[in-house]
Parts: sequence; structure tokens; C-alpha cells
Amino acid sequence: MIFRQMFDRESSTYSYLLACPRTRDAVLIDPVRELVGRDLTVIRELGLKLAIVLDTHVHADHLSGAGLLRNRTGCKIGLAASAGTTTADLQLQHGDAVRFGWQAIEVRATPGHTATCLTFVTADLQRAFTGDTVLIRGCGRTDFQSGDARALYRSVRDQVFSLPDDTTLFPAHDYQGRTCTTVREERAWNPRLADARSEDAFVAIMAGLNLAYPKRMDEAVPANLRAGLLEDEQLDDGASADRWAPVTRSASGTPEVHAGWLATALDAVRLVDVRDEDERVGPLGHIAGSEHVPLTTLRARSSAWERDDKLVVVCRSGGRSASAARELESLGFSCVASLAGGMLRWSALGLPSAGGSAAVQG
Ligand SMILES: N[C@@H](CCC(=O)N[C@@H](CS)C(=O)NCC(=O)O)C(=O)O
Ligand SMILES: [Fe+2]
Repeated sequence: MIFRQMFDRESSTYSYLLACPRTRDAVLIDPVRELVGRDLTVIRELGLKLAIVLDTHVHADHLSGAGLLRNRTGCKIGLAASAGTTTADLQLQHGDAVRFGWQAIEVRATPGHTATCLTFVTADLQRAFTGDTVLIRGCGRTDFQSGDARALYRSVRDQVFSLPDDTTLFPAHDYQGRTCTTVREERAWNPRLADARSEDAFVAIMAGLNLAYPKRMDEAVPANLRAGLLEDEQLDDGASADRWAPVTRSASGTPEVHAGWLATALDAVRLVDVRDEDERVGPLGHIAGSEHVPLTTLRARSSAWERDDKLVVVCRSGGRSASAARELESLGFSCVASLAGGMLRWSALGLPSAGGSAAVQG
């Protein structure tokens, strides 16, 4: 099995990429919306095909990347049927098997942190992805989303601690830099759930936590019932994204197009120049027909654009346009690319610009 663990520094969320080494079909567990570019880059560079995105639960602290990934790749989305969403292609139930290539994951219902939490177990029982059911030396809180401490205690005992002692447990979060644990360690050392802890002691601990609500909860829960999509975004089958142009992805996950192609497609795209005004009238000039949208105004200005507008972002050398392209993707625009090499490359290729003076050497 091909396996990668990836981390989001903002929400301390782990995402997990699993793939069949024979067919290259991949499953991504708990992707984060802002990081779908990173995930797609890893998937491309490992020569994988994203078949399925799974969420362990309807997260309250970050937006899922599931919807954007489906729109980019046509992958299927899997979530607990009990979550009652229409955006999941795989309505998962306890005992289901999720197959990818020659590999499979068993679905176990582990309610408690939320009513619809799932734990995913690889068929060889080597790894279990526990979401927030079991955290390293901890567990998810039980004070919202129909959380239930007694249910969590039973889920952990019956569905997680019943796995072999050596099964590695991979949580959805760790706030202290740890990456994984094992059944043996948690049964011995989990301060809330170790074998020595009774159900009543556990319930008392959970009732006394008094945690602040997650910062993004009001935004995250409704969005995650739509696969992490914003209110005005639609789920599609991934047929159009990244196929509107010969888009390649840089090491940082930035979607890019090349000047030679752009020169043939100027009338078919919305060209967004994020430089300052003095640069547009400076020696490099600007590409005729481009809209001037300084970087600091991008978020506000883009709110008037359609999510499927074909957007090519341009700056001097490709740095600012790369971050702008990534921001536009995270805002839900599905056809976005940065002009690789910016106006410097454009001008070095002798392509026409307006408003500038002589060609500048890069
Ligand atoms: N500070 C974080 C808290 C996130 C939070 O409460 N996470 C939930 C999982 S969705 C949890 O159970 N955390 C366990 C803990 O903090 O011990 C935020 O605001 O997002
Ligand atoms: Fe959670």
C-alpha cells in the first residue's frame, strides 16, 4: 500500500493518502479545502489517480476539500449515510468495504464525538483512521453535533480497542506534533480511555472539559454538509476543471499555463493582472485586454466573478500570480491558472504588450 500523511498547520488536521501500488487508484481521507492544490500535486507526482475522498465525519473546525477535489478530478465522495447529505456518492454504513484497486478499507461506525463519526480500517488491520474518535492520548469532545460520551466510550472499546495491539492509529488531529499511536499505547496510556478507566469516569471527564467552541464551527458545519463547498458553488463531475487549458501544477501546487498557449487564447480567458499600476505602465507594459486587479483587492473583486470563469493571473515574474491563483482556487474558482514566468517570460518570447516601452531582459 502506498501511504502518505499530510498536515494542515491552521487546523492541525491530518489528511491521509492511500493508494494501490498495482492500479495506482488512490483514496484521500479528510482533505482540507485550502490544501487541495498540495494534495493534487502529491497525487500527480506519485502517478496516482484519485478515486475516492472520504471524510471521517462532518468536521466542525475546518472545511473539507472533498467537493473541490471531486470538481477537479471526478473522484467519488464518501461520508456516513447517517449524515444525511446529498453530496456524498458513497453513503457509508457500518460494515461497508471501500475498494480501490486491489486494496480495501473497512468502514466502522464509531459515534460519540459526533453521531455520524466513522473509523476506517485497512483490510490488513495494519492501520486505522480514527477521525476524532481516538486522538493520541485523548479523544474528540462530545459537547456538540449530537456528541455522546457514553456512545464514544462504547465505540472506542468495541470498534477500535478490539483491533490488534499493533494496529497503528492515525487521528484526524494532533495539537502537539505527534503523528500516530497504536492500540497498545492508547489502552495503556490514554488518560481518558485506557483500559483502567470506567465508563462513568470517562463520562465525568468529558462533562468537565469546558472547551471553547471551534473558531470556524458556524461556517464549517453547514459547508461540510455540502462537501466543503460554499453556498454558491455547485458539485460537478470534474469534466471541465483543468481541461479548459493545458494546466500544469508546480511543486507548490500552483496551476500554471505557459505564455505560448496564452497568446493563442487571449479572447477565451479572463486575464487578471495583479501588479501595481506603475508596473502596468512601466517598461514591461501589460497584455492588451487584461483587467487590473491589484493583489490586495483580489478577494473583493473576485466576488463578482462566476466560479467557472476561465481565469489566468499575471504578474511580473509569476510569484504574486501564483499566490493569487492558489487563493482563487481556495475561493472555489475551478478554472484558474497563473502565467508561468509572468510578463518577463511573455516579453522575452517577443509577445506583444501594450503601454510599455522596449523589451526588458529577464
Ligand atoms: N482550537 C480549535 C479547537 C478545535 C476542536 O474543538 N476540535 C475538536 C474536534 S472537531 C476536538 O474534539 N478537539 C479535542 C481537543 O481539543 O481536545 C479550533 O478552534 O478550531
Ligand atoms: Fe471533529
